[in-house]
Amino acid sequence: MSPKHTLSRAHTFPADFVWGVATSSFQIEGAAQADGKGPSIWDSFCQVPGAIADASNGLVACEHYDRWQADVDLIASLGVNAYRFSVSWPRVQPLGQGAFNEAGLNFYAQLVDALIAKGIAPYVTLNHWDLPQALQDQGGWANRDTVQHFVNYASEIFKRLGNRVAAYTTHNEPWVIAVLGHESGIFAPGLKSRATTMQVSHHLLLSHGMTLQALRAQGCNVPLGIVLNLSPTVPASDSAADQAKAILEDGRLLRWYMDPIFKKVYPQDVMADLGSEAPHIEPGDLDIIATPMDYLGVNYYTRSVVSADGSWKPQNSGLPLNDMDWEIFPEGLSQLLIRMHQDYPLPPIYITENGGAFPDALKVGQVDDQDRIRYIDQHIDALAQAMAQGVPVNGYMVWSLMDNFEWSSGYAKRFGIVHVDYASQKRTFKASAHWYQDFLTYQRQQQHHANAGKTAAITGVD
Ligand code: GCO
Repeated sequence: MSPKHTLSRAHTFPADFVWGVATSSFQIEGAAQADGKGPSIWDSFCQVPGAIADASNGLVACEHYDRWQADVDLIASLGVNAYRFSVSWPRVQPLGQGAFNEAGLNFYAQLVDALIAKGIAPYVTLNHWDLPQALQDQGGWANRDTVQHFVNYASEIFKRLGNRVAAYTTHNEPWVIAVLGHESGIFAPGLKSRATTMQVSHHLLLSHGMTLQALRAQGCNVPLGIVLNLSPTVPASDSAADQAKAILEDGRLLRWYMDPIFKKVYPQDVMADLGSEAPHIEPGDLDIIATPMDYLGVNYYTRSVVSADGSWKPQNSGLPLNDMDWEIFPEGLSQLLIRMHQDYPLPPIYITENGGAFPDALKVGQVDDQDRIRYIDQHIDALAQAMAQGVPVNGYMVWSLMDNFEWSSGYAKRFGIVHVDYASQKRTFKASAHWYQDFLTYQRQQQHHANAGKTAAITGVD
């Protein structure tokens, strides 16, 4: 074990702390047309010329659909106690409504059983962006009918996977689905309308609340929550214009989701700015959205810097950048969590994604990704600092288990702690996977010592 990157070792985490790795269905499964799976909006989007940087798609990806058993062994060998993955809606319900696909349901049931058999807690995300294309053909998330279709789908998943999983997440990153999918159009379904974006975000939140109510009514007693992508939003300069813009962007990224869930209201400043592009909200919707949750998942990668004229570039910031040109800013994680703890009555928090793409090179069978190790080490340290200030955090998951389809960047950007050779599908631990494994062993040893100490105190044995 190298003596470098040991900031995170200064902290002993609670014995029941959840340590995991995360993936999502479209990014790893492949088998896009196998065993009755229907097309998703990402299958369609990949066919749009220029949509994906390397013109790739999800047809093969990491072949996880066929290699899942070996992948479960891989996860177990890391020493994590949790694995976060998503269910592909069109794999289990090809048209997004009507008939379910037994082969798809069975795939996830087997995966859950295998994880549990190895002592790995399954964290199941119901929507990690791969909406059935058949629903998009009817307006997708902009159509209020999709809300009920989602609740029906979620109910079927609960019937099948039940209370054996560790937790269900309704949606992953509704801001990304809404804004990148419907405003900037750089993600599926590739639309460009702010009014549609806001309606989509409202329907995602509504379907989240309705799903919590429906699953609980069906006897679900495992924790239910949502995963948000959050960052501190800071102005690029002290100018009044940049500061005003930063407040509005914080409203659109964070308060637009946190306020209705925890305060039963959309932020007034964002509403006023939207004017006629504000979403249509029916009476009672906010009561449903504010249905109490058991936990909140936070995905943290970087901070968000905004300038009124859009001129700010990460290259100007002086901070180190990762391979996505995102600033590496671990303090942002503590700042974000401490601010949220002050502003909202938080349930337990899980960091459901944190990690980075770095320019990895496979040399004689090894990837020496010290930059990724430093990133993870610094962020676990930042997390511990927020916990020391009283923020209730229950777990941390690295994005990602393995290199995979990075959306509009295709396969060119690698976020995995396990390297994937896409030609052979060979998986190889990067140095960061070894580091995480060592870190988790160290944490278990700390626990062991702490427990041994307790026993000694109780029995009076020295
Ligand atoms: C996310 C995404 C992941 C991305 C990761 C890196 O939830 O943002 O879940 O799918 O791959 O964030 O961009």
